[in-house]
Amino acid sequence: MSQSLTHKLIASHLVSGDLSPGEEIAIRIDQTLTQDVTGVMAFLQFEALDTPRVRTKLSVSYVDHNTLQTGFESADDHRYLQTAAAKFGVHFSRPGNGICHQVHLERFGVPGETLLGSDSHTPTCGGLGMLAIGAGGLDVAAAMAGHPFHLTMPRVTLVHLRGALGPWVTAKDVILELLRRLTVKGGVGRVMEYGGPGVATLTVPQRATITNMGAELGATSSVFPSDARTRAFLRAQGRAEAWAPLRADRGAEYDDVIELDLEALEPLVAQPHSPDNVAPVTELAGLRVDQVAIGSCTNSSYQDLMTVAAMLKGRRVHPEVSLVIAPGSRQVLRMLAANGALETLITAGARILETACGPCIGMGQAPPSGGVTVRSFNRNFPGRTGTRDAKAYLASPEVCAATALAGTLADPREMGEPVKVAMPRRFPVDDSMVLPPAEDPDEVEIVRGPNIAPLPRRGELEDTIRGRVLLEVGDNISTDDIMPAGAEILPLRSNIPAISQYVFCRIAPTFSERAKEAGGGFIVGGVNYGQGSSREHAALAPMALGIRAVLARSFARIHHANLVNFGILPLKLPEDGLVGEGDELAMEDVRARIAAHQPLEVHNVTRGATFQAGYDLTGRQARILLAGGLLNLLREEGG
Ligand code: MIC
Ligand code: SF4
Repeated sequence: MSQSLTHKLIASHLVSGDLSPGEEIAIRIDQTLTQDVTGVMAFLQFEALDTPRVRTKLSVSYVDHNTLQTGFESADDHRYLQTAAAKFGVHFSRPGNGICHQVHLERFGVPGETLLGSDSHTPTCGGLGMLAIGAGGLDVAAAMAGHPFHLTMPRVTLVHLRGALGPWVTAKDVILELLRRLTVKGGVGRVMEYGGPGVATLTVPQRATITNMGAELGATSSVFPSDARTRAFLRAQGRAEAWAPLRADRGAEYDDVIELDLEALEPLVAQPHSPDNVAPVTELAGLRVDQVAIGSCTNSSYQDLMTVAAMLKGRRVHPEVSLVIAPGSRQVLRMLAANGALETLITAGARILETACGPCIGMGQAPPSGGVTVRSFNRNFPGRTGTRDAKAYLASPEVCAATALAGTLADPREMGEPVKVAMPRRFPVDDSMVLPPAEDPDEVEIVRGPNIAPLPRRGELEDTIRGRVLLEVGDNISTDDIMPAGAEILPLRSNIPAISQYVFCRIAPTFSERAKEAGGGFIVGGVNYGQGSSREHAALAPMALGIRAVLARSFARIHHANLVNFGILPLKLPEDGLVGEGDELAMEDVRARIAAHQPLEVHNVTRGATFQAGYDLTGRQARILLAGGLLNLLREEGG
């Protein structure tokens, strides 16, 4: 039978299950990546699994998110991660080496292999023809220990590309167009597979921009074929041997097909406060802007920044705009330094930041009060910039550069002839900031700073659950709402008791106090609850506060898995209006019903009514919940 590329990748890694959408499958994981602010938990969990060395083909631990080091906490975390990597057989990418997804694409991604990463933008490497999936840290820890990764077999959507991008139109506009059409929940339960004659017109970094931001569609992953362009990229990275050709069979069947004519696209912008709130730049042109930020795992490649440099050459950044640029990797930065582009950027008035996530995750560069920021990033959820009332717009580096010069949102098409940046024949390869694991693990002592608190644990699932609804929220609540990041909170990622105080702090500042006082309770959400990042802290910290269930209309994939992994019931509300903030709820026979896969009877004591709440749990997820979380189950199974 003719197969899609996605089916081929899954079939070649399948450990259990069959390829029918909605069924639980397990796949073998070849590579993992972790980053610093999910990595500490992942490594603590890996330690709890008592496996002496990782069992993957390759695991890389990156430090890229929290590099500000505003106190001892982050430096301590980095030292823990470095020593743990050395001991457990993991490569360690030092702070300053670059953003995990950019570096992984350049140096480690292998077409045809699987990659599981504790970061939602792990599908970036789908641009190379990998099956790359974002997950919570505990799932990645389990994969490092050699366990297969369990997921629901996705539907496969073919995005059939035709034509070629017009002048000043970019890969960013491709994914913004898909977000405009499909919304932030349009990709849930799907892999977005790219095909058609338009594919050959896109370079690997352009493809990676598209697969990266497939995360914003809520997709399980996004993938491009591996072709001559992929080969050229890998060869230029000195990794020709990693290449293998890969594509869908002729006549492969898909669950749905989206036609996209690259020729017909125009520069687009996502407006506050959601990546799917997309409009053409022409509709927004003239809007006054305070800040422009270029970088992030979406758009910080050599080609992106060379384009920006060419646009800024001989010009000055508008006096009322702060332009910050964070190159995606040390390789990119070195190339800009060697060919003079860095000087061009500095001369034009750009502020050059470290090669890291930086402002994308609110680590500095918070805009002024009520300010407008235009960013080449992938998320513009409220408050993520660090300024609560700032308005963040997302656009291509080209729109960003034109805007930085004009001082108002600008259409790059007004800048004349488009810039053409050729793919280098050879990238300068220097992996000296990636430390290989120790040859003799016994020699390595893991160093733990005082901010690294022990893992919180919970016992097995209770049979009767009672409590109050502590908070009711609306649709599309992101993990940035549940567990914000930023310079104040990110340093506490390895200290769950400390970080728990910040759960929902932006939308319900008293939430954690109320939860503690009540000894736990419930959260009620709308559709697509928990969209966005993979941070398991958005489940782990509520678990530590005693949250036993989240009742919502629907859930985002990674967060749903994280809730299960930490023993919080993700229950589906059959309709709106059944529960409200303050209501007291009671559920009996919880264990027996979960074990028998029956809906729970939820008694709303306050309203004197009862309703049935179902759930989307695989058999394995039910077992995880009964055990009180994945770590408990793995230990039971192991012992
Ligand atoms: C993000 O972009 O939100 C992050 C920060 O990279 C997260 C990971 C995290 O919160 O640690 C993600 O995308 O998974
Ligand atoms: Fe880092 Fe931003 Fe990419 Fe997340 S989205 S990995 S914070 S650059």
